[in-house]
Amino acid sequence: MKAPVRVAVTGAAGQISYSLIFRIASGSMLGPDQPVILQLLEIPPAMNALQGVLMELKDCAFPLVAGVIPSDDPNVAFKDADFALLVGSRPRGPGMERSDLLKANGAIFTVQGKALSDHANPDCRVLVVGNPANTNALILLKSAPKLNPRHITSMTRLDHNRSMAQIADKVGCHSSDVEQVVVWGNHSSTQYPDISYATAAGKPVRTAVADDWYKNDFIPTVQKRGAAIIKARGASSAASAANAAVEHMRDWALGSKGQWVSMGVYSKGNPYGIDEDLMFSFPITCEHGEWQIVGGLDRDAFSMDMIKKTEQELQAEREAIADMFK
Ligand code: NAX
Repeated sequence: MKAPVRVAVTGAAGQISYSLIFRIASGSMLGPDQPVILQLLEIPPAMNALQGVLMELKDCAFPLVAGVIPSDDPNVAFKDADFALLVGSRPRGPGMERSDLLKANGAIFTVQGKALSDHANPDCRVLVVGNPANTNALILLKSAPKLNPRHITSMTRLDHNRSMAQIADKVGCHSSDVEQVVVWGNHSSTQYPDISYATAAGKPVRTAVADDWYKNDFIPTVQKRGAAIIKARGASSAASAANAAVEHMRDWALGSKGQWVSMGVYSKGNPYGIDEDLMFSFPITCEHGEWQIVGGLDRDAFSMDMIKKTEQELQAEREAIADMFK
């Protein structure tokens, strides 16, 4: 058995974490031979609910759990963390503008960035799930000077998995036979789920489906899937978001085995001419604990236009938080 690694999870008493923590503890994220010490962060009003999660975690008697540290102090929860999954964030309240939401979350992600920078393992791999995930991750990156900017990422894996599932339904194959899907840009309704290079059971998808289905059905369905789930369930995606977070971290840590995945990463030095100071979702492969952008993909006029729109939205979000870094 390997030595335990420390995995910090924020928003630990929330609904995503209610799936996520148990998946991490069971070995789904880092493998069946990797013990974990779980360091769980919540805010004071939720510490009681977190106690309930701890009791259930204990009752699972997971062999891989080498310790559990609950805390309402980021300096404690991030101490020596090797992995950090930042799920907790401030939800949009009634009458709250997007810029207010960005600022409210800015307060959380500057503090957590500093705490990670000061106390985590300097090699810590960070995934931001809490919305607005890309810009929260950018705030964190700018607040965490001791972390490697390449080790701060945001989650678009749920959008990626949703895209694979929609394609599989359409062409009549299993979702695991769908490859080379790309989600570009922001985890928001401007995201661009791109099937230009996708294959299903080895055959190109783009020519197998009607243009009308692609542009007027598939893209809006993926973009608005979160809202459709809220409408049906009365609560936002939780188990599927936790699954996406597990897969994001698993592929990053253990390799994507040649498969393309979508990850929000820092855009500095990107090969597609995207603004170099954004957290932007690209086609990615992972190997030996590092990610690489898949380069050299041709993009037609439609794709260029879609990518520009999501880039512009991220630039506007960055503008809304610019005051924090003056
Ligand atoms: P919940 O409201 O159920 O849980 C959030 C938890 O975070 C709460 O228990 C709260 O007390 C805690 N929290 C708030 N501020 C905190 C802080 N400063 N430090 C530590 N904990 C804090 O939300 P849940 O459904 O779990 O969703 C969590 C976040 O994920 C939301 O921002 C949501 O919008 C976002 N999502 C992101 C997705 C993505 O693909 N990137 C998809 C799913 C989800 O919508």
